[in-house]
Amino acid sequence: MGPEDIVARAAAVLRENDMGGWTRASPTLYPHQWSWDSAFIAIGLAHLDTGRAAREIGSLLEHQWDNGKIPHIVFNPHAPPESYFPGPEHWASAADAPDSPTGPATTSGLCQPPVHAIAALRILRVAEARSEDAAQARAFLGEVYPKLLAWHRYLATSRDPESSGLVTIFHPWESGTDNSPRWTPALERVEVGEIPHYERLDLGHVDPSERPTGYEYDRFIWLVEVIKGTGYDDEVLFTKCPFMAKDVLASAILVKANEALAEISGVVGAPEEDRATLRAWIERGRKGLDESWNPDLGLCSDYDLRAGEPLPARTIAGFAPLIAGSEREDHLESLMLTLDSPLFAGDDDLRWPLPPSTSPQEKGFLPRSYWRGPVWPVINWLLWWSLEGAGERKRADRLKAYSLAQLSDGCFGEYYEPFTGEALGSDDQSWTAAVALDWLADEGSNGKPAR
Ligand code: 9WN
Repeated sequence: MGPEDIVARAAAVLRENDMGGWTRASPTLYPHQWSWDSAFIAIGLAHLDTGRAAREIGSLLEHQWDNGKIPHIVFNPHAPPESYFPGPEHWASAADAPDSPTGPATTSGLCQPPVHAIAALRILRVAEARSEDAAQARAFLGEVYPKLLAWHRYLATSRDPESSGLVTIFHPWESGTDNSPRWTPALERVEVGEIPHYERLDLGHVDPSERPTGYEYDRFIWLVEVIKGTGYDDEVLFTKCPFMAKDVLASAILVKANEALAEISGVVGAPEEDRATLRAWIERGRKGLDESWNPDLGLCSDYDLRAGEPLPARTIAGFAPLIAGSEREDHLESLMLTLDSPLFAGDDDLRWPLPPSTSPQEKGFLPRSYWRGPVWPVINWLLWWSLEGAGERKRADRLKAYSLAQLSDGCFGEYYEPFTGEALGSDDQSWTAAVALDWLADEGSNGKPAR
């Protein structure tokens, strides 16, 4: 499939998954709206329709909690109850969670990495580049700016009361990289209590070897019970949540999202005071990431707050300083070496020289299992965008060209087996289609890989 066909198919995937103002993450496995998926989806939609891209973020923000949290799932009221587990009934309504939107549970109570401000700014920049709808995009930014600021404030305060610059997560789902080995030791320390019998609906759609294990799911579900039991009170969770970790990937994304929000604040004429706050968060975030550097791995490491120890693992999250735009040249140099080495994209056996989500040399690597090895196009987009930002043009072009070569199968897989290139997980995954659209709209793209 050539570039034009990829664009046409990607646009068709987003159309098919369009539920009217919001996009389901995939046709069957994920029939609801996911938070960071929607941000990436908006980046793709920006190339098709400014208003619809803005609506994607706007509709998600309608479900923002009173404390600023953007929930990780907004449930589709029309999806049948047997379509996704855990469905809305497993989360809390406003009655048991004071910060949640009023009425019955329509959202989950967790959150995901804050890509939203990055997407919002990109909607304007794409509109400007197309000389179309820029005024509409600016008006949209004016509407969402206070909501995005409240979201970032929530992450910078309630999720970082220590002012470490690093975001705390209470559940691996909050990282977006659910079963990654980055969380294995912390998850092993979680003692599972009484959980009601449950049925894994995901396994009806995808081969079990491509999804998290039962051991992991028991912990995921137990953590939902514990978190719900506190009424989603972050202060209480800091004292009793059995899983509590500083997430370097979410923290790096927050740094870039704060930069995007600072730019947006200029566009919408927000007070200087806001920019000073955003600058302070950016500085703190970079410092927190500098301090999470792991020289032995040549990567950054997450931190288990419960155990009081780092969580060293060779996964794509370790590239967080690259994503944050670190000012430490030595860290960036080291990251480039790690990225090109056989630990990641330089493994000769790979189908395409694209970084597996977990290094094939990491304990716990599994080439078909979700975040434990497969290549994720959406993560490649994030790395590509970060390489461009770091002035690493050649590496960025290469990553994009091979990613497009991978997507020329037309499956728009959720993730890919790194050695065979087989599409895994869900087909027609919305965010995969979205990043393909963004890549192909990128200037100078000829869609052909160049070594
Ligand atoms: C749980 C929707 C989401 C992504 C996550 C990915 C996966 C859900 C699941 O799918 O998570 O949130 O059921 O496995 O890990 O990053 O947002 O695409």
